[in-house]
Amino acid sequence: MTAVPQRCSIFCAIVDNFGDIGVCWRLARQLVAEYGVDVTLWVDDAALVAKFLKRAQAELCEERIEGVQIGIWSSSWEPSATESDAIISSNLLIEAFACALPETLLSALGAAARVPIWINLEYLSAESWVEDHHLLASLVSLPGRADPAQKTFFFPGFTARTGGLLRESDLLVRHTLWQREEQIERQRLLTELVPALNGSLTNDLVLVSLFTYESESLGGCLAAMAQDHVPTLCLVPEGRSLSSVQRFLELPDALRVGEAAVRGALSIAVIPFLSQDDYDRLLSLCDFNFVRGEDSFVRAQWAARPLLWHIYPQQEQAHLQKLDAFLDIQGEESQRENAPQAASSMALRQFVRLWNLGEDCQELWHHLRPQLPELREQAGKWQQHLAEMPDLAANLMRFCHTRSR
Ligand code: TRH
Repeated sequence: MTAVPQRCSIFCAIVDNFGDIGVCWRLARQLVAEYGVDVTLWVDDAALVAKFLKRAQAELCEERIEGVQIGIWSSSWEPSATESDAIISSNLLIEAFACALPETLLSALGAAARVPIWINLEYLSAESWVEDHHLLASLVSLPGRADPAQKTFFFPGFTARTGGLLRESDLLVRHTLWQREEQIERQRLLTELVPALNGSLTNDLVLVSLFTYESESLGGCLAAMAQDHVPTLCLVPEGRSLSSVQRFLELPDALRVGEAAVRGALSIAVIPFLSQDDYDRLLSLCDFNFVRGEDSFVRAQWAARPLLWHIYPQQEQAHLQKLDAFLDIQGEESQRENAPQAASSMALRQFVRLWNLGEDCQELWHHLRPQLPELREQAGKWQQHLAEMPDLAANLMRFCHTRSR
């Protein structure tokens, strides 16, 4: 049996949006639920975390939430002696996305008899260099300590030579159950999320979820859905996609949560920001998911439904290289299976690229929509391929085991 760390401190600095907390919260919950680890998640933006977890800010640290203790930190934070002791006595210390730990904590680590297994959990990328950098160690000088401490870079990824992807042990079963009774589950979901539609759901309805950044390409895509001869319902969680939706709708007042608007064959409904588990259900039950950033992108792959990835834009278009690396790795996998890349997957690839360049995608959606059943099959194969690899938490626990022997 693998010995797992008993106590873990995760430090998360929130850059923007929900991705940083999304990944850390998911990992924290899984370490508690599946490995019985005592996890404290340190966050530096209580207001955003409270919004994400739908709690009052004052309640965040009062009692554990889903077994996870939340603490608040900042770069100038001076932990109390009790807080320092608790962090230092962790067996595992995770710095998410290279957030720099505060000086006072580094000094306390320097004075400690033993430094915990110290991990820098990196951002997800499909680029090939990730395999060479995963589990590389850097030596860190700590104040007052003669020997340097070791910090290990842990890279999530899509291959067996990386840290893998976050995947709870029951996730795929949950998707199977939702998708087994798809029509019934959809009806239930829509009744909950958009009561204004009165459950009006036809069997040919194309159900789409839209969670992207502001986009120049969205208007054309929505226009194509409106012109289609089959109905489409686009569910938009409140947030950044809405401003582009608003521009397309040209309504005097912004749509609010629970409200819907109709343009031709297209209905657009604004839904609340869901819990992570409910968001998984939404992804599972849609025919097509527009996702973004890191975590929603991964979750849509587990949902085994065709997706468009609106990648987080970086300076000098660096993100396009990252995007191509993912599209290539997916393409290579279907070649490996001796399945020549189907026209539908090439069309999807083109759609994803053009969207991320802010180009007009109206014609492409017309072309893609009839191919959704075939794309669904391919998304299922990709999900199965990913599921053959151990998940990120399992890889992390295995690493801790080798380090503590
Ligand atoms: O919100 P994002 O754009 O986040 C990030 C951050 O901006 C980060 O700084 C950046 O580096 C990174 O992207 C690449 O996208 P992401 O990663 O998909 O995070 C969204 C989280 O919100 C994810 O955990 C899913 C969750 N979510 C819900 O829980 N409920 C919802 O209704 C929706 C739409 C999302």
